[in-house]
Amino acid sequence: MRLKSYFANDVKAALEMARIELGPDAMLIQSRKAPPEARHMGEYEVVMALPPSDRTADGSRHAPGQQDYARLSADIAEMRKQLERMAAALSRSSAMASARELPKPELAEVFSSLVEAEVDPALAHDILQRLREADVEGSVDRALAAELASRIRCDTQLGRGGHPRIVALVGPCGCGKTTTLVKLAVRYGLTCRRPTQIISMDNYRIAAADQLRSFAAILGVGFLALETPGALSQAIEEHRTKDLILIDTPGHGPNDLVDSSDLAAFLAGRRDIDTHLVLSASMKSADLSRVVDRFEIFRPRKLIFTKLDETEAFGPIFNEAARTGKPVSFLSTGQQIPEDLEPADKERIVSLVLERSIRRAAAAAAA
Ligand SMILES: Nc1nc2c(ncn2[C@@H]2O[C@H](COP(=O)(O)OP(=O)(O)OP(=O)(O)O)[C@@H](O)[C@H]2O)c(=O)[nH]1
Ligand SMILES: [Mg+2]
Repeated sequence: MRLKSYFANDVKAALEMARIELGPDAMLIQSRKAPPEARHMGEYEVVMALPPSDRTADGSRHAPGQQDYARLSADIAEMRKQLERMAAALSRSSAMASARELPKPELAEVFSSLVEAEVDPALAHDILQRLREADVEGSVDRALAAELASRIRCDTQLGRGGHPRIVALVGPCGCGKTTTLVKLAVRYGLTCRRPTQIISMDNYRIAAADQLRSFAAILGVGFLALETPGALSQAIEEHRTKDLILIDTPGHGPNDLVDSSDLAAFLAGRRDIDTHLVLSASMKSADLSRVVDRFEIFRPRKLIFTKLDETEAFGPIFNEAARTGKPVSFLSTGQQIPEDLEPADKERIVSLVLERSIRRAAAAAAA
């Protein structure tokens, strides 16, 4: 494999030089700050690899095969990931640099604790600007908590105000839809003695509906496994006398949502169905945003975050709630049914985001 380095004052320019000289088949192997001895050629170095020659012995070109396309798309995916990582690092370091210029040292401290909690650096920067403009006297903790709380919403009401309350849970594979649905059935159906109906639309995996059927049998609530939006619509009509109808849907990877487009169109179009998008709090922020955008075809009105027990950085919950403006409805903190479910609360989310810095400040005060 032939390697060649290109130098420029930013990575994009170096990549462009490489593309012009090597053509679109060149692969990015590495991008980094140029070593001191090469710094005079540019601040950044990108190392490119030219794939083996695609010419046959007689000089004619191979037609690109399936493998070439697969390799190319894997390379592009890898390159996109690298660029995303670089963009995130650049945005973090430029926001850090401007935070250092802040007049109050405690604001710079606030900034680093937000970034440490994985709050989006641009959002953290905006929050700091607000605090600076407000010219807070004394400790900034309370003003910070109020500023964070003002940027998110919570709504713990199930249903959209009519009778029966109809709730659907959608979301990626394994995010905790079914578990959360059972927790809701116990807490807002069984415990309150509300006649409840569970409907499973998960006919994709063998035994997926059976798991829920067994839960429903244990709880003594009605259960139906259905396949089509038409059947779902009819079942909702037939169970209008129930107080609570909970609809479970199959998990989808963000790329196979097309399989659920009929169900998505149905749920998006029903004004009486309260659709919650279930998301794992342990996902990276950029992945969460991608998932949320893809699931917009279901027009979810609220966000449920699960697996809070699997992470210590709660910035991604805050980022997504702030970015989308959608209220958070519930937080799931473990696998136990029904204990590990909390109605969402702004102060709780804010204190989760600030938890680490509060702990650190307490430890510093005790030392
Ligand atoms: N640690 C932890 N695990 C959870 C939580 N919620 C759900 N789980 C676990 O995550 C796994 C998947 O949960 P499910 O409820 O089956 O997820 P799902 O979204 O219905 O999955 P699919 O139907 O396959 O898309 C199970 O092992 C659950 O016990 C949570 O808050 N914390
Ligand atoms: Mg499920």
